[in-house]
Parts: sequence; structure tokens; C-alpha cells
Amino acid sequence: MHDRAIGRAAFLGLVGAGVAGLFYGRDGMDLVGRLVPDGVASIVPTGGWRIYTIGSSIPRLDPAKYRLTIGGAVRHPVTYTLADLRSLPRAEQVSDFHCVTGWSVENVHWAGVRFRDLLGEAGLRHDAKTLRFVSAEAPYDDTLTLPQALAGDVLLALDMDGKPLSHAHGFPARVVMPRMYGYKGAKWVSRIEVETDYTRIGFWEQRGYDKDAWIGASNGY
Ligand SMILES: Nc1nc2c(c(=O)[nH]1)N[C@H]1C(S)=C(S)[C@@H](COP(=O)(O)O)O[C@H]1N2
Ligand SMILES: [Mo]
Repeated sequence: MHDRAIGRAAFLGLVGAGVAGLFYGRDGMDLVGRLVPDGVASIVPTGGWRIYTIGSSIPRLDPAKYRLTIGGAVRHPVTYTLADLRSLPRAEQVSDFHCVTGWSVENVHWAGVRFRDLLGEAGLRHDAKTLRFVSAEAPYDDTLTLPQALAGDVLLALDMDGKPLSHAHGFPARVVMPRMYGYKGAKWVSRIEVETDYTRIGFWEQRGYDKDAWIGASNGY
């Protein structure tokens, strides 16, 4: 396990040097998670996370101006406000989170919207095959197939551990796919493009990572 983790870290260095921004403690919550003594840190719900962004600072989306657009192979393109998203049926789950570089956070409590409910109003065209999640943090994006996105443990998360997502963790919306590595889950999602093929690959996949990022069965495992 250990040398595999090192191998993956080396791989990350090889393909992504200078691209991945890694921040510790820039966000209030994460700072708390790291400053409290060890015994207490284990009960701080955000403990263990590393905050990733491809830019030089954490995007701060204005909740009043935020819009999520759904377009592409749909019958009716839709634009949702944050209040619209919060009025959709609410789903909750507890799942573990794994980054491909070797760190994990167990028992993350997510709440948000299942893609079945999110896509209902737009309506998928018969030729729809994939969902491309476009982050407000350009050019970050990633794609899930419809069967992957519509699975019962996948959601567009709005809350983490009982509170709205922090800016660092992707406020106001991020994709959660717990059976795949974390890079499949775009933070700061502002657009869902429904596509008719599975040829476009996401930000990290363009840099060498697997498109189907199954935990334990991809990226060299
Ligand atoms: N927009 C955006 N989404 C992103 C990333 C990123 O850099 N930018 N990093 C991904 C990776 S590799 C991981 S492991 C998780 C990390 O989530 P966290 O920053 O909330 O810990 O976010 C994913 N989503
Ligand atoms: Mo990651």
C-alpha cells in the first residue's frame, strides 16, 4: 500500500507538476481542523481533508448570483438558482472519500440532490449518454456516464457534515461519486452539459488519470 501511494504521488508529480494547487488551512473550517489538539481533531468533522484547486486561490461564488445551467442533449435547457436547487427533493448519505494521491476521509455526511431529480425538468434526450460537470473554476471539468451518475450513492452535494459546503469544499455545489476517486467530483459546479458520447475526458484525465476512476480498480490498481 505504502509504495503504491508513493508511486501515485510520483505519478502526480510527473503529469501535474505546477498545476495542482494544494492549500492547507486557508479556509476557516479547515484551519480549525488543524489547529486543535490531536484528540479533539478526530471529532472535528472537516478533519483530514486537503483542499484542492487548480487556481491560485479558492473560488468564492456569490450565492445570490449563482446559477446552475443544464444543457446539451436535453429537451428543455434549465437554469437553477441555489434556492431552486434547495427546493428539489433532498437526498442524504454517509460515504467515504478517497483521493487518488492516497488520502481518505471516512464517514462524510453529504446532502444534496440525486441526478434523477436534478435532470427531471430538463428531460434527457434519447441519445443522452454522459454528464459533463463544468466547474466555475475553468478549465476544471469531469464526466460521468448516465448509469454512473444515476446510481443511488451519487449526488450533487450542497451540504457537507450538516452545513452548506464551505467555499473551499466547492460551495455551493459539488459532485460526489464515492466509489470513484475524488477527481471525478468537480467542485463549484456551474454547468451540466449532457453529451451524446463518452469521448471527452476531464481535467485530470487529460493529464494521465483513468476516465473510469473506480477505487481499487483504476490508476494502476
Ligand atoms: N473545481 C475543482 N474541483 C475539484 C478539484 C479541483 O482542483 N478543482 N480537485 C479534485 C480532487 S483531485 C479531489 S481529491 C477533490 C478534493 O476535494 P476537497 O478539496 O474538498 O478536499 O476535489 C476534486 N474536485
Ligand atoms: Mo484527488
